[in-house]
Amino acid sequence: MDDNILDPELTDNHDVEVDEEFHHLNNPVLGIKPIEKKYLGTVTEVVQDKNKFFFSDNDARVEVTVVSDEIIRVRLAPHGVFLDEFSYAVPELKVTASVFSLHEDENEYRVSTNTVNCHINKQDFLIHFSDSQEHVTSSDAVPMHWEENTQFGGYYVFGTKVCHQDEAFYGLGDKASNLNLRGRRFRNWNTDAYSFAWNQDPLYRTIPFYISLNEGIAHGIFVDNTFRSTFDFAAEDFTKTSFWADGGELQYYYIHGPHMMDVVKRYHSLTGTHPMPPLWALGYHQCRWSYYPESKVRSVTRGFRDNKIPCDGIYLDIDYMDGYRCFTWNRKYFPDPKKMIKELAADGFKTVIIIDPGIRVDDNYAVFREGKEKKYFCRRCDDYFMEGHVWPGRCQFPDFTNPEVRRWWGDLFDELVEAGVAGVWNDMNEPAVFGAGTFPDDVRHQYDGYRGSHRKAHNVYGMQMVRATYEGLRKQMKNKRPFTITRAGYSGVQRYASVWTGDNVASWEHLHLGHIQLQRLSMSGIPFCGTDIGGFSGEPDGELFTRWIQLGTFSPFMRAHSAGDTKEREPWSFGEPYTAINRKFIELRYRLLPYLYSTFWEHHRYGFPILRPVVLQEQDVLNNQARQDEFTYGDKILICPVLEPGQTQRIVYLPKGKWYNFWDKKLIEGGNEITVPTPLETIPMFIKAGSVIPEYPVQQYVGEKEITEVKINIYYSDYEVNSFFFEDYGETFAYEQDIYSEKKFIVNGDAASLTIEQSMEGLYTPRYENYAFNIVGLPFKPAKVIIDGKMLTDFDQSGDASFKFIFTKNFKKAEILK
Ligand code: MIG
Repeated sequence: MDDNILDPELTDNHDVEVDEEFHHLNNPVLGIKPIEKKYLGTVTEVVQDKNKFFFSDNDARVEVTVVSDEIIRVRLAPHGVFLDEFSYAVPELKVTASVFSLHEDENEYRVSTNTVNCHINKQDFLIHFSDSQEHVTSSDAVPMHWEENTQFGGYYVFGTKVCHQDEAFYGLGDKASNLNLRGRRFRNWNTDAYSFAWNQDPLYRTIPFYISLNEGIAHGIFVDNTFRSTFDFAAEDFTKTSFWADGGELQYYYIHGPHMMDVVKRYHSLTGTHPMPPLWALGYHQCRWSYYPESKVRSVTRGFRDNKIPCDGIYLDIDYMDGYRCFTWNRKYFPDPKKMIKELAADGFKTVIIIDPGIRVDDNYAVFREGKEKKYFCRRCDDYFMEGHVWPGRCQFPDFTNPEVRRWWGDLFDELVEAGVAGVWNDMNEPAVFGAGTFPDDVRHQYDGYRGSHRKAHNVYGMQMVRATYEGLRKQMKNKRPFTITRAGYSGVQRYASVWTGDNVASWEHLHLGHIQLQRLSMSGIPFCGTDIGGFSGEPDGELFTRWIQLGTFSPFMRAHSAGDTKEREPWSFGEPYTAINRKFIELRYRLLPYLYSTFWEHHRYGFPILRPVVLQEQDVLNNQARQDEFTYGDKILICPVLEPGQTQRIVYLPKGKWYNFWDKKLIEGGNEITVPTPLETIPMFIKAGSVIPEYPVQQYVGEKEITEVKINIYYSDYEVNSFFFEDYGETFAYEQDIYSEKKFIVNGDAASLTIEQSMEGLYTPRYENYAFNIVGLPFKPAKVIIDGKMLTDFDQSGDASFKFIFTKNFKKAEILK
């Protein structure tokens, strides 16, 4: 069949797979008539209503909304009537632009803010965006268009933008492809993708947001449409980038750069950031399908303490339940869960349990009975229940798009919370159904009052499930921060949960793939992400597992997990030298906790991702467009993982500036590729000159030790560098009432001095009194230290590079002089 039916504007077919599912809609064999595509015509009218501008061609209307100086939203109503304004991704559209104007000349209308212009061409309705210097950043190649959907009603909606020769594309969530998406077509339809392969698509999540980078200038497009959608980044026609959806409204936000980081931050201003996690959740987590019975759980947790390997999270996979019935316990395996969880907690372990959406059809099971009585389960269009087989057998599924169902679900956690459960892992929420894959399209959803079929709700189902979980836990844990993790999601899911990349494989290829997926998720608004360390299916050898632990040390979420039919997979399972190296890295994770926590705060408050691919920092370097081996963890630590077996050295690119090799503290000039030895004991790791990296002592779990002194590592620099250091109680929402401490350090040096300034914000005071300063890379022999005008005589210069002293945490300015 001719692929042009997809979009007649996309004529050159460059090895793009024919889109079977879409094509059957035009299949004469099924008796469905070919559909006619309609395009916007000539602009005949414009009407302004405050920050909204409506352009019409006598039939269709286009709404241009000024959201902020840098964000403009565009919507299309094929016959003039817009859908209700409702979005799970953008719960509240905050309009911040106060100055904007409409300008008209012979050829175009122009809506302008202080920063961006949106041009609407009168003759052909093409829409362009430009910056205040009239540099065009994004332009329609074809006017917005649509096809009527004769089967379901509504429209298939299409947008097509010009793609430039060297334009690169990033984002879209968890796609299993190279970081730069150019040259590929992607589909968004949340899918349980067990053992996915390179370029397999779609996967578990839908994040219809991409970042374009062209000639060093970036912008973002967020197509807030929950239906099955497709993005074609110059795959079919190398001059065009297109996106289309199977229903709903063509609605997208143009997000101005020019820096990619600005685009990411502004995307967060629309969809929200991740709440601060409990500090323990940034520690190491151990998972398996499944640890049971209780004696097994206890032998694993004991193994951590006996081996002196830090661990905070221990997971119970589906076997803790009675016949896989959610919110029940298998009393044979776990006779007294409350007692077990309490004792584990006393030993520093937080228990995380799994939960699935499928509820067993069983009138003797209270959750099913109640859900049935209250009509909380999803139904087919003709009012039969949606039934499918999952782990418990025959199941029905709550409609999480109904706020009442979400409240009910959230309250179901009361006994688990009461038993001491600290976190909930949301699985199978694509939703996944054995055999069928997922629900049929006709299933109805309440959709927060904006009813629709599964076509509309599928991609948000998992997000609404984890939202119900998060909100329920938050209510029941009183003022404590819940920890949640989800497999499926839609844009905005970061407001409710962390994410793991699903069922990967114990292979070097998957280590590589996961490494790229985490960078991509980070740029797509999902900061708290991780892979199954070691690989879910298959068997890693000691080397692969250790290399994965090393990368996992720098994943925002660090959890080892494995399928049930695999060998033991704890950090000590592979013997020496692996155990010692794994321990060293997990200890490093705990030493760097205050740094990671501070970086998390930078995310929460300012919208920065935690992992930052190199291109996000140096987008003006053309070579960086395709770079995906290096990333920074926060903005101070650069990591380049070892992704091949037996590798003894590898090439690492260091962005411009100066970097210290973490292992030997040698100073290296960036802006170049260098060759770095990669013995199994290390991962290439570099610290940016001028950084302040706060460090805690190694603990076997968060809170094991009272922190009596924080080590402040200062890396000498001869230019000014700022760093953050965030602390608070680590487990409550008091930070929302300003009970936190945000410190900013400014480090600057020259040939004869190094100055460190500290400023503070917030109402929280840590219990410890002092910092232990550890100065790295000082290029002179220090003769004196002056802190807040006082001379300090007690400092330690043993060793060559390091120079140490202790001083009150409240200092304002420290000078180290030659
Ligand atoms: O059908 O709960 O991705 O992490 O261990 C498999 C059992 C269901 C899939 C998850 C995996 C989890 C497993 N689950």
